[in-house]
Amino acid sequence: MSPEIISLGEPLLEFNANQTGPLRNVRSYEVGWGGDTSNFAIAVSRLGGDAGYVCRIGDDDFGAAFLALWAAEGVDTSQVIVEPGGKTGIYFISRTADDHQFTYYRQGSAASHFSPADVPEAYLAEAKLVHTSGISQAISNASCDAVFRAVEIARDAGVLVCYDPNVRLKLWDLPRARAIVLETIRQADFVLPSLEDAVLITGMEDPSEIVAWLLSLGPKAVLLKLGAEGALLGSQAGMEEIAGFEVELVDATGAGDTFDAAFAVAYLRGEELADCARFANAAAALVTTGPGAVAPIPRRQQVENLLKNSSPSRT
Ligand code: KDG
Repeated sequence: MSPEIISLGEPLLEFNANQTGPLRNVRSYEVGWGGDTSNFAIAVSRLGGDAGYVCRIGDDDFGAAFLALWAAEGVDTSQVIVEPGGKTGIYFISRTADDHQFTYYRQGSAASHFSPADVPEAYLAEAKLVHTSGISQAISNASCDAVFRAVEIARDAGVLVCYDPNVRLKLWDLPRARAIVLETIRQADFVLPSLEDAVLITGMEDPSEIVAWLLSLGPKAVLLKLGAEGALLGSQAGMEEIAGFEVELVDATGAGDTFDAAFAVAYLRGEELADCARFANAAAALVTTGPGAVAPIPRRQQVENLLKNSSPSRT
């Protein structure tokens, strides 16, 4: 039996600077976990969903650490391929007062060798939702082809496709990112871009125009993530602003991944799109209250508490 929600991409070990400023001045790091789609799978599981992860990892210590993490988090790894001699990618987070930056060491990683022949067809076809991202497509041509193969399998089997463009221009150039991301949006059911990514991909500035245009490409729903402001939800039923939650910001890394996961979990629970977006806003807000991508991912009860006890910052 496959898990209900399967995510596909690259895990990265995370080194989060313990002080602000450029990496050359940093003397110590908090070691954590990253990789947008791995963050997503862990968030699905913490939020009460049934998660599986698909990737290649190295047979190094970092790969072993990820396998142990996923097992502890209840994420199914039956289809994870451990590559003999392969390397698991890593990244560093540096911060200024109000922003963060990623520096990657991932070229030639095991995950970048993931190819269409590695895509587990029956596993994906038995799921309810498959999630992937622009990062999974940007890391190599083989991985990009594999993502399209996974999307094709999901669509043929009537499995929902959830997609976060997660544009990282350190990994590919803008014309290629645009072409690939727009083609994937055409094939996805749910598209969840940040405003920054959507502006890059569409060349538009206005959130409502962006959502309307992306919807015209075919997805059932677009959730434009607006950070602390919440999200703009667009579907056949129209457009709705879903207010965010005011919390004390520590580090926004991974907030978008948890937003995506919370949306997917709530949707498969049968909630209305607007309620899914509220749940996602609350879960994402909680992630920003702690350092790193994974440590602060909340459990479902914490999200319910925030939804119950605090009013959204804007309506
Ligand atoms: O969304 C957070 C991710 O960006 C982070 O965990 C690192 O996957 C990562 C990437 O490729 O940027």
